[in-house]
Amino acid sequence: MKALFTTAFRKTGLLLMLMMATSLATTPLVHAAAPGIKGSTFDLIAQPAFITQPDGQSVYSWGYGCAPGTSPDFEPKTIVGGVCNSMQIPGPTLIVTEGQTVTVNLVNALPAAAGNTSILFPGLQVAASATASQPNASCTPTTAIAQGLLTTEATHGCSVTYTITGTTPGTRAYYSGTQGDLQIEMGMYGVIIVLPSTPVKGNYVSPTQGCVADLESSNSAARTAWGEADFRLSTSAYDDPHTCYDREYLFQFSEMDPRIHEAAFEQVSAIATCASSTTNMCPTGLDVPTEPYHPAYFMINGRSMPDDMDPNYSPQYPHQPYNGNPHLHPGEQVLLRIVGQGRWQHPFHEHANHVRVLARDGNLILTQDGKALAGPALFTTTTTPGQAMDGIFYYTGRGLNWDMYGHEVASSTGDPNATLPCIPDANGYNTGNPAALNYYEWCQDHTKPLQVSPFGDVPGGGPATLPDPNILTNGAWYGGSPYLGPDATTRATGATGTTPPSGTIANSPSGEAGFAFMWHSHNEREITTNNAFPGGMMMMMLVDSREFQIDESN
Ligand SMILES: [Cu+2]
Repeated sequence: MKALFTTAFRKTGLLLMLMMATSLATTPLVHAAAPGIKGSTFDLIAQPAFITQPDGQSVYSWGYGCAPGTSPDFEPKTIVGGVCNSMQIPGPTLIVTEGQTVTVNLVNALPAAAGNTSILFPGLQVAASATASQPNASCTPTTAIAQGLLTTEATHGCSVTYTITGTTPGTRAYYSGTQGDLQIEMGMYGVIIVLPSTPVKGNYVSPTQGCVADLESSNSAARTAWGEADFRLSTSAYDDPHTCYDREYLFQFSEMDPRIHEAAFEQVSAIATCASSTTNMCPTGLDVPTEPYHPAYFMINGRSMPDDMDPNYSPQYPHQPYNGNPHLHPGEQVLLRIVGQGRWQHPFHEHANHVRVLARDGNLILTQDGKALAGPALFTTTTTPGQAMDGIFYYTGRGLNWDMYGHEVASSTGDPNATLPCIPDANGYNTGNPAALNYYEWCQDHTKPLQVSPFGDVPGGGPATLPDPNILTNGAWYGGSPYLGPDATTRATGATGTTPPSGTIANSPSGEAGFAFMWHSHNEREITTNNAFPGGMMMMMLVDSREFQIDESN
């Protein structure tokens, strides 16, 4: 059985690069949203399974899943093919509404040697009267539950019921409250999202103005004009009129030391073998050391790069259903729900802009008078174990210093998009016509060429002019064009265009032609998989022009 951990094929960094490119090339319409299950009763089960890593390893793990025979209600409805296996990492994302009281039944189907288990719901009201329910055949009702150090636990083969109320909205972690150093390491964590009971609608304008409702019709109109579905769980993260959003993603960060998992598997197997023998000298519980800690896998939503860029509910990851593959249009307010699981901090860096923090652990951060947001704008949203933060990210191209739509004063191509106007609103953006291709353009750069007289143009004999470092750092992910979207890119690279032909296997100029930015851990060790780069906590965020439909339905 040890072979499961040690003889799997280790791939080289080069091969991982190939896998990475292939992953993007073959699944260009893969997106993320924040999928989960909704309802008033959640029937969960904790049990073991093997999860997969991109280096070929199968790692023995424990996790929460949906009890067999139950049919959960998947959200958002615009994502199809929802699956909730009986063990998954992270556990099912539980979606509830503020003020709602929900019941969580947890069956302990971990190996007998693992002992008791439980779920902690920090920050939520949990009824003290957690009770045993529906004992299984192997469960003795009188000893079905036990009082642990932190919460009521289900003993082996038995179940425990928690009655919880989402008193305030927000994103929060849930995880095992029993022998956390081992059970959380093994994979027993997830997220509960409490949606606001009176969500606001609007488009965020400024810290003082908050979300202005008539602009919501603009963003809806933009979505409708380009035929896009709505993948949000709500229209705002809180009941507060500063927390509206247009798109959302959930990212859970955790790391894993496979030697701990291997030790747990060996002991569980040995104890089971012993228990079925005639001896009465079997050890009764596990004694797995969880220090020293040398994690080899660094995961976002239970997957390492490039697996995290495959679809949600992908059949090749039956126990790792959630991905990490954010897409957005210029100007969209994107809600990031970021949760630290595991036991290390991870410096998550969202390239292309700062993240404006709305809340931590469901606590909205406002000025003293409560009239404006007061959370910091963070370069790196460092995760902390057990802590959740909600933040807003957006991209507009402001600061590029050229017109990313390739507008011209007078069009030589006859393309009406080449001469679209940019009329600045109070903040300098083109927000007057939501159906326009350049909705939310930063008007200060309107019609500004990339280069007026390219120095050392290649057809003129060189030397070549290297692109701006802002673009160069995107490496192979970069579509090869400084222009956003198929219309601007093909126009700029056509017969009368001024830029060289663009396009890589990953990003054809006539297809998506988005801007790619790496979102990753800034701890370099953590963007490896079992010491091979690239891997681990890394994904690509894609900015797509309005003409490219962001379809998150998988
Ligand atoms: Cu970075």
